[in-house]
Amino acid sequence: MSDQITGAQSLVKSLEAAGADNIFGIPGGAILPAYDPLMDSTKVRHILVRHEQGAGHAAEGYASATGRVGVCMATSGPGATNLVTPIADAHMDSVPMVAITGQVAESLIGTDAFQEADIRGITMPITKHNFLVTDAADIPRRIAEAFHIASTGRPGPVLVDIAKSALQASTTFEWPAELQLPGYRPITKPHAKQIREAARLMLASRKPVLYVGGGTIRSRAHRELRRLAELTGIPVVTTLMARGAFPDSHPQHLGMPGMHGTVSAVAGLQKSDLIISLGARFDDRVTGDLSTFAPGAAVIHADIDPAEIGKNRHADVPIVGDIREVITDLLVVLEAEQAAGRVGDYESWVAYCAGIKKRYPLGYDTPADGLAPQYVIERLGAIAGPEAIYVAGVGQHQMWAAQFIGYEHPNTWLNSGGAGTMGYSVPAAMGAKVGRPDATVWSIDGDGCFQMTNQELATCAIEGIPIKVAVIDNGNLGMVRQWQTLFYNERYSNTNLQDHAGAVRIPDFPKLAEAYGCVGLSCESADDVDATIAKAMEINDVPVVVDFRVNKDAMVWPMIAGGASNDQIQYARDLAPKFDEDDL
Ligand SMILES: Cc1ncc(C[n+]2csc(CCOP(=O)(O)OP(=O)(O)O)c2C)c(N)n1
Ligand SMILES: [Mg+2]
Repeated sequence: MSDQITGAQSLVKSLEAAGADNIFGIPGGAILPAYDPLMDSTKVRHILVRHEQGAGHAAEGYASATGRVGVCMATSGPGATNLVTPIADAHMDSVPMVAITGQVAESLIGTDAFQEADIRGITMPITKHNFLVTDAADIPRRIAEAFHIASTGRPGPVLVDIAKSALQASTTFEWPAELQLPGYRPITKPHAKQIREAARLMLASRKPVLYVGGGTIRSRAHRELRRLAELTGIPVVTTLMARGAFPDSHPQHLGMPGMHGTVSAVAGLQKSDLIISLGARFDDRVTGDLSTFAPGAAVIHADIDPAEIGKNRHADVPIVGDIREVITDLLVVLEAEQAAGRVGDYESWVAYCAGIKKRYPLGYDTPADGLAPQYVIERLGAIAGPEAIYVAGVGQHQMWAAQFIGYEHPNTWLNSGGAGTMGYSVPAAMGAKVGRPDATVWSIDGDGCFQMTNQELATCAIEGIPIKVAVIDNGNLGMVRQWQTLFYNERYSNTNLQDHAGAVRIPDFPKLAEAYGCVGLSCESADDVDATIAKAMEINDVPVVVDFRVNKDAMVWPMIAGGASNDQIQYARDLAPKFDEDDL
């Protein structure tokens, strides 16, 4: 007979067996039984956050920086509902995450009991899967399944809601030897016929482009991608979610496509005759007006999730499979073709793309007064280097961080791409630093975003998680203000965060940082940027917050207005690039 233990003890043993080493959470009534045995675990470290949203984003940051499953924990009712935003975020960005929530006792479910919320129902559309556990005997199996589902196939968040009565019940612990998930068998191995057909189209194409999405990073396919690109010579674009999947320094890299992408990446897709989509999803921020997107291109669409294929754009060659396996199989076929003397003829296309890249590099104006935010971010990337991890918030600073930092490695650029969740950066940076303690982790946050989740600086300071935060402080909800400048006649309704009579900035970010036990610095002149970053780089025992007071009028360029055609890309305000008139 196995030893009798409580459901709560079984949960902790299960988490240990699943390999969870760090959990972010906050206790409360329904989950309280689990926190007692958690205190004794030598394998699982629980990090007490200040808000459950922080726990969820920290789990995401941990997962995105390491490739392992991130875990967060909350109590029932409001604790659980505070996890909704990060769960939705993880769902949009395919982040492997397990969220554990306490639920009211089984006998109380459905009675509007104190702190009862139907978190399964609430999160049904934003989880990859979710469970309600009312029988303590099910705990190990459900935890094992949750970790498996979260991390295999297309990764995503899985919620395990456990009734307090199950945590308190007496049970035995048995880790399942094998999982029984008859309806869940992600297809990882691509179909050979589709691979051959893809290779055939690639060889016949004269203007192909590798459209690389976040799935390439999730499937750890960056080495294979580089081999594919170099074997074929095909130009590469990396989406917001795929920055770092292919080195920015590589001559074949055209940059990021989409609303704020480079002219060369947008033109590369728009003018191509073949799009080879690898773990990307033809998001509206990339395609612009779908009916005018890449009108002359055939599409090879490879994705592990069959639901993505053909969702927005017809796929001529659909390939269901893990991107690493897809590229590996493609390489075998293409290498054999090459050995037989068959290679693609892309010479004039490659020259065309290189010409546009040279003619329309990313750039920005230096303002007559004040500090250019792009300059701050550019210097940060140069000084901290490509081994550091950069974690953005959402807004202008996010786009500049995607544009002006050179990414060379996967999992070094973390952001909220699909959901665009303000408040992601600080807690996600905290999770990334926990997962990769040896890496320098820079949160690049907006002054608006920072005010949503900066309370996690307390967690960082107390738990010894020395992240660095660059607040790109333009005093405004800058991205919204940019749209007001361009589309609402400069009527700045509710975007000024400093709209008050006094001369002091509210809040004073360096003082706020000091109050949280961090070092607070500020910088408002270009001459001081390097020295300030260097100073922040030297502080490794406590978190550092740098308030970069930047010019509020800087705008993100290039830009394609929402819903417009990619042909309408503006290189700067009222300045259209001329790629449209070039003949190929
Ligand atoms: C939770 C949430 N609320 C609102 C928005 C809409 N939104 C997008 S960007 C933005 C402004 C962000 O301001 P800030 O953090 O200062 O960044 P900036 O654009 O100034 O760099 C807002 C309000 C959002 N994306 N997320
Ligand atoms: Mg701002």
